[in-house]
Amino acid sequence: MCTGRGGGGWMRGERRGSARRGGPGPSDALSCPAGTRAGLRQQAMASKLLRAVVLGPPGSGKGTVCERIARSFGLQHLSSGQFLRESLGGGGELTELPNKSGVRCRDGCGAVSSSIPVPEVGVLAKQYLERGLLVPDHVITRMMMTELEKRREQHWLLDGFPRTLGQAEALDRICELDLVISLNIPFETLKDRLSARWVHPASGRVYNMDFNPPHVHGVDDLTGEPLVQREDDKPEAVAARLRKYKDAAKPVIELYKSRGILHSFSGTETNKIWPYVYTLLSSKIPPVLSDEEN
Ligand code: G5P
Ligand code: MG
Repeated sequence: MCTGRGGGGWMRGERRGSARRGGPGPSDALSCPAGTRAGLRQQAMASKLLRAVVLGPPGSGKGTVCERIARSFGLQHLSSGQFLRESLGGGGELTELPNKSGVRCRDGCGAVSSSIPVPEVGVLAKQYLERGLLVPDHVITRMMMTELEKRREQHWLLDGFPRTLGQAEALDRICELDLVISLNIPFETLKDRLSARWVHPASGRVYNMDFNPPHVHGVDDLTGEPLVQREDDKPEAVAARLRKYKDAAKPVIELYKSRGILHSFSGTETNKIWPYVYTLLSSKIPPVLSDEEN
């Protein structure tokens, strides 16, 4: 829960009883009769706001897993990489992303757009993104803090942030995490996945020519617009991203491990990891969709 550890944080004491805004909420998913032990546990879970993070190297499936979690549990999926890519889009125009599936949400779940001044972040981040390098801590931290401040009354799930110890410390100052998921995927698997990835730039929807191809080759399922390959999925950038990730992430993973909130999942297939992730999340927050419905 976000207690404002570190003092004076704007999220201090935010969580209890704040719960949802609009749309079906946690109680809609409750199945146990009120007053039973299981029912009381579910009510307690539902009244807390979940603060979760998914860590993993490029191509490990953070986005894929986060999207499934967002749909299944009605969380806001906040991807630092997606916010940055939107900021490169230019023009300063911001678009609300559609909820991909139209499923039940607690707070308007699914990936969401950033509303940070786009040109400013874009200018600062462009050179790093194109070369597959980490964007400096002060740029990414400011962007993410702005986004989190706007979502202090919503359940959220961070995808790709924090990625350095400095970022983890900044996050610590505003909230206490409940859960960190770390995805461990072999290097060769990562390289193969990234070279087969195609994205729909406007929404951030991700496809893979082997794993989840679009219905029609080269076009987005929902809009019919063309899919593109990310600049940083080119081989030279991929290698740099994988190297950088390892160095920077190690102390972050150690930190969360020492706090007892780290849950690591290893494997080469997201579909095999997913049921374990679903079970873990279910112990923290009542689902809005069953495992099979996702
Ligand atoms: P991003 O956008 O966070 P990365 O590099 O961390 O980028 P990426 O590439 O987005 O991570 P992912 O989200 O972990 O990968 O993986 P994904 O997109 O879900 O899956 C990868 C591909 O594999 C997809 O095509 C998917 O369909 C497929 N796939 C998934 N599961 C399976 C499977 O089981 N089998 C198969 N065959 N395929 C599968 O960050 C981008 C850049 O922004 C900056 C950095 O420059 C970064 O490089 N940045 C930051 N800089 C500093 N600090 C931060 N906190 C930053 N955050 C972003
Ligand atoms: Mg991603």
